[in-house]
Amino acid sequence: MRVYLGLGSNVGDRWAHLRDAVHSLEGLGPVRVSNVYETDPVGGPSGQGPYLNLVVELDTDASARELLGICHRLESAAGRVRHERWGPRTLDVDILWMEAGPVDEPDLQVPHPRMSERRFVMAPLAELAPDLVPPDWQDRAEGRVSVAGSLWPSRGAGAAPGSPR
Ligand code: PH2
Ligand code: MG
Ligand code: MG
Repeated sequence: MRVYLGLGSNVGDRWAHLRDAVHSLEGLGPVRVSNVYETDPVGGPSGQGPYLNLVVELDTDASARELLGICHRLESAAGRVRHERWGPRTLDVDILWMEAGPVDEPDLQVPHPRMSERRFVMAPLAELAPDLVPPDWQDRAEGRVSVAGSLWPSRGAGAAPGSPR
């Protein structure tokens, strides 16, 4: 089943945090990866540095709860320490959308309730899943974003699973 995860980093070696996390996700099954975007922080304390953000498509039968555990393990592996809400972080991994359907629990909501208001989610998601992106997102979403590059330039953005590396 299709799943989309949003990844972000604005502390330490941002490229390495994203690359290591995507590499781990590849162990779960085929992945497609958007370009990497440099993005202005949305919300949270002032003075935090810019983020790198990307979106990953997974093909997995994992449940939402299992995926949440995987997200938290990846964040711990990147040495994430939780201080304040929306504060700076080495790695954030959020479940954006699951083909298996919505989830509404106190600690887990899928689709991600704020994703269509955030350019740092909509821009990379639009590369991989234009069907999930509302046509007017450019008017509604906040935060400046620009393409910074690709994790694996030789593969190209959103390269098909199994394509040469
Ligand atoms: N994540 C947040 C809050 N603000 N801003 C940007 N640009 N990128 C993020 O990943 C991000 C954010 C909460 O998870
Ligand atoms: Mg987040
Ligand atoms: Mg999060």
